[in-house]
Amino acid sequence: MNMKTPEMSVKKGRALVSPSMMCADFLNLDRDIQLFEEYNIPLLHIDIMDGHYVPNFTLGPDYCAALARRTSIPLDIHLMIEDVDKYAPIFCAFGSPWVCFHPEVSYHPLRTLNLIKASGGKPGIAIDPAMPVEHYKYLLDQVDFVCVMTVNPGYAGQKLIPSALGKIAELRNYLDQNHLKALIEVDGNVSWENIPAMIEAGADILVAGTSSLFGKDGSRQDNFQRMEKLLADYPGRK
Ligand code: S6P
Ligand code: MG
Repeated sequence: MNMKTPEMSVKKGRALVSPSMMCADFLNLDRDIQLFEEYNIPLLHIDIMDGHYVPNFTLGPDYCAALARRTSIPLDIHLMIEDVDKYAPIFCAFGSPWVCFHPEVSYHPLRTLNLIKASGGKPGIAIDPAMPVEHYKYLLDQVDFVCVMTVNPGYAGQKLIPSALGKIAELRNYLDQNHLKALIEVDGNVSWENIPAMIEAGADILVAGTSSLFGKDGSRQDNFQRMEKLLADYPGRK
């Protein structure tokens, strides 16, 4: 069982992996959870979609509740929904999850961040590939993490939008220059090929989906071992 906090792992200079649970095998979920625990996976990325903010539906509160009952690995909940003030508190009830939302859906994003904190969550924002870092600068001192989307929100299995790599580096510089502690999570086509450049740009947390851990080229075990090796070869920031 993993007893380390994600912050401790980042300090040691290793990027963290947050498996994207919409890519897991729903009919063999317990097998995947056993592997996460065996490999000390520190977070589980859960995509929540509402068919409005994004044109898709995925996971929901019942799924989060079941996972939180089964494992003590913290949930990393990515809200791709409208009405975020109405629903965020529901998702904060599953352990002490990391919860991020897209600020465009909120009239008052600082108020939404406070709502997440008050409801027991670790607050974060998610940045759409089309949005500049600068747009969020008055939120960055209020968040524990920033999810930089490197594909359009809504689906697994998409191709990296190349400009997003520069955006990770831009955000890293901004956070460092302003002595801000927020971690950078990268979400979308975090593939074996893209991971080195993402870490190089300043990623702390890698959301691993069909392009790596849940890829069909290798078995689950092969993929977990390949990830371990890659992270050892490309240490994160010190
Ligand atoms: C996309 C979602 C992501 C995906 C992840 C899948 O809207 O936020 O978390 O699940 O990108 O990974 P991959 O490797 O299939 O792109
Ligand atoms: Mg996501």
